Amino acid sequence: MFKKILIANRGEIALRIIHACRELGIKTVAVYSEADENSLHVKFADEDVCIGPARSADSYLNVPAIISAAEITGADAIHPGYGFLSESAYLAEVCAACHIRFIGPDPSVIKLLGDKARARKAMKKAGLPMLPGSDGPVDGEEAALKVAKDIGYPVIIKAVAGGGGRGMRIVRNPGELPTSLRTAQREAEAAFGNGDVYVEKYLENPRHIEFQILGDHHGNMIHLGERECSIQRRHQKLIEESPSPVLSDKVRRKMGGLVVDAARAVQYTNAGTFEFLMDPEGKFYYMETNTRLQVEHPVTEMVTGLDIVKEQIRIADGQRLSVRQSEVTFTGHSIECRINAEDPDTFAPSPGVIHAFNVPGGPGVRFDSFAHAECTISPYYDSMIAKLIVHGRDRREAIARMRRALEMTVIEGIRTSVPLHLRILNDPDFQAGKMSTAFMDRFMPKPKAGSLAETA
Ligand code: MV4
Repeated sequence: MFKKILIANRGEIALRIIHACRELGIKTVAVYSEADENSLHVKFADEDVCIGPARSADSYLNVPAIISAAEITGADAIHPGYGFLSESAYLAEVCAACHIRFIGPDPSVIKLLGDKARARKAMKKAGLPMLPGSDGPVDGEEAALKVAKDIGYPVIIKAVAGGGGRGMRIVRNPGELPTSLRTAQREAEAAFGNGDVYVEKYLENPRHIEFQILGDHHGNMIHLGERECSIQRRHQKLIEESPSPVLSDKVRRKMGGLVVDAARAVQYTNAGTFEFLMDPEGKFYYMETNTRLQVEHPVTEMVTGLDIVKEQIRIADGQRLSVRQSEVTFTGHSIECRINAEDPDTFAPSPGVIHAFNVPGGPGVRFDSFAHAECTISPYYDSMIAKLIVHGRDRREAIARMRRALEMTVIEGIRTSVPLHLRILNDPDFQAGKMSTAFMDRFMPKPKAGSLAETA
């Protein structure tokens, strides 16, 4: 087993990885930016190395600084967490060249699935259901118009190098297409240095349902069921749950089996997530694969009783999965609320110093956070400061538990999304499990009288 793991991340996920390492008896190295000197991940790691100034580009995205920190401390593996370098095939390649184990899939698999057009082709071939669309990137306006005419409007233009909603354009008629195509290409070029885009049939107000998988280096592949992630705003998830309120055991087994076969087809290893869109009739379509640990992994841990981060570390070390598919069981219901340092009405960031702080507890409550009383929430990074996760015997109990846990969460000195979560949990549609990616539209700030948004 690894003796020492460097954690190339910050915040709650760095602490989550420290938990797993401590339970496995593995030493940890924290890296941190100048803004994070007093952070808990630095305090609780066995060793720590400052890797640069506050800006992410100079620290948490700085591959040479991170590799140097691993070499200096003698770490034998790097866990990238989520965000930052977690889906960087380049970091995975540099790790291999330096004989440091990257805790994630092979660089070639990260590359394949990071190219959304290549991923779509590979997954179609592997048997996953797809929305109709272009076969690879579109080769200009005429080609795009032809694909759109064949599959019918509305269509969506997506960046090949995109994912997570960046660089997308919905097109409702042929007149709009040329401008939307050029805008999408320009945005994709600016954001990813790759202007390639593809065209796909647009599904109105779908559900977002994703499957968690684990694969080891001995050919074992399992799924850990699904997460419903439809409650999101601007492609940032707010609430996730497992199981989805709409999947039967039969559909879960069917989708899970398809996902496991597809992951096998690309020789996937370590933890991964297969995202699907689902229409109101329950038809589902492959979207993309995330080759990292996800923010919302705890809801899967709560219903399966497995520790996904420990599984990741064991897999990277060459060990076998600790369970077979037949041993994976789903018990009860889990919900996660992402608590952000932001105004609950306008969603504007709200960094600052937390003065009063109370963490809720009691049966079935988990609080994954790096925040504490008198800590400073930096404006340099993601606004997520905590994940409140509950588990109950069923969805009703989980909702009641989440409401009381939110009511007993005290975070003073900054604004947080706690009041917004309470409003969502009190919503009759949410309580009935009736949600789609359009759910949050009803919770958006009302435009000011006379503003363009109102008159539009
Ligand atoms: C779509 C779609 C409708 N039709 N593709 C957004 C993020 C990226 N993973 C894919 N996304 C979407 N792709 C087709 N063909 C709607 C979305 C989408 C969405 C997806 C999941 C969660 C929230 C979303 C919010 C808006 C749009």
